[in-house]
Amino acid sequence: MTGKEPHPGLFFFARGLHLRRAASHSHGPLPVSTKSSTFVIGFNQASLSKLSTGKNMSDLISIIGEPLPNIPWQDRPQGCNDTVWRYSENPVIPRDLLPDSNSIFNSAVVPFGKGFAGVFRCDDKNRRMTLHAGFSDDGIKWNINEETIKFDCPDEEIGQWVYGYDPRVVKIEDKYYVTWCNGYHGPTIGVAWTEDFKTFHQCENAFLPYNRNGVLFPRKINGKFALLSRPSDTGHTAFGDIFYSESPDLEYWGHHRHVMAPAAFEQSAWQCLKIGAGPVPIETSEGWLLIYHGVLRSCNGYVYAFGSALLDLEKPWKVLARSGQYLVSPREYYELVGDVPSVTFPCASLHDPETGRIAIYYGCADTVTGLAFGYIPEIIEFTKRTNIL
Ligand code: BMA
Repeated sequence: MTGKEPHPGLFFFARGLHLRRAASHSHGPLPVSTKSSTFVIGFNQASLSKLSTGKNMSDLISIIGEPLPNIPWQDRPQGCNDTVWRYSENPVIPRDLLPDSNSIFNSAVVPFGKGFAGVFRCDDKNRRMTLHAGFSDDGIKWNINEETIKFDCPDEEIGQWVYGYDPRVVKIEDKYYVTWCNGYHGPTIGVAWTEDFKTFHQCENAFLPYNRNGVLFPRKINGKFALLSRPSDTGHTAFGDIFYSESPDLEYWGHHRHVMAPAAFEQSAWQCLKIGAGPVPIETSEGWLLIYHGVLRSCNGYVYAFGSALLDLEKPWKVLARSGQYLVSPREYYELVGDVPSVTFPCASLHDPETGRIAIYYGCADTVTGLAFGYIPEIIEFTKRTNIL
């Protein structure tokens, strides 16, 4: 599970060395986040022939992020041609991991210390939607606190807990920021930060209700915090576009820009009803790699799948490419059968810039949590090859 071999179709310049670290890299105008590293990776001749990126050997892909050699991992199964493949031991988090949990899904994880930490959506047996902190050595076997997160909030009115679900977690500079769908006269975007996953400091809600799927970028853009969100309604929202907003202080948000609408049914039906940002976008030289969910309204209800898009680095509301095909759509039993059938809903990913590996955490049928794997350069290539723009 933990081998450090890169994808066989990739080669590395100065692999393991720091020659290409962000502070000194010379490949294009990538903005630099001081604590992260840039590893410049390329495609070898054999895989290059299969690509439709129009790139040649001198065009390299850079991926921003801190090295993560202990990323949870399983190689692509033999005979599998999918860009993203599922972990054979899915689900990694069962519904009853906690004595009182009905289901644990749509949850967020990040590297933390020598292992990993996260914020987990646990619906209890009263069917209340609560958030819990959890820790893991390997990103697969999780210990989730039985007690819910109690957010410290200077303003009682905002801090009064109603419900919370679908968290995302991102490290920006020296803090971990949590965003989630927070009940305040309807769903809106809650924001908090922590340094230790023990004490959580709650800020103002980012927006008025109704809004969901608030996802922060991992660095400031144009000197501001940057957030994707999805305005919605009080119920099961039969519409939904992704928007971009900026804030100097995480309290006052503006510079709202439209990013993407659902696709036309005839063009890409899995994302034709509504869409929402998934895990924290990943910075690459090809743009921000965004994995997002899309919804199809079938005769038997909603079907949640996920695909990928590339957003402009400095103007992330400009979409450079968008996958017409899904990466993952409900197929396995644990995705098809559960409290809400046919849901695959990604809220987090881990990535290792050195090997190009990505591990995606996704909720399955609103009941359990699954893990899927891929290579970032291949997902970028997939996004361009199936582009519907
Ligand atoms: C969305 C959210 C998610 C859920 C999905 C499918 O509107 O509420 O939490 O996974 O519906 O039920």
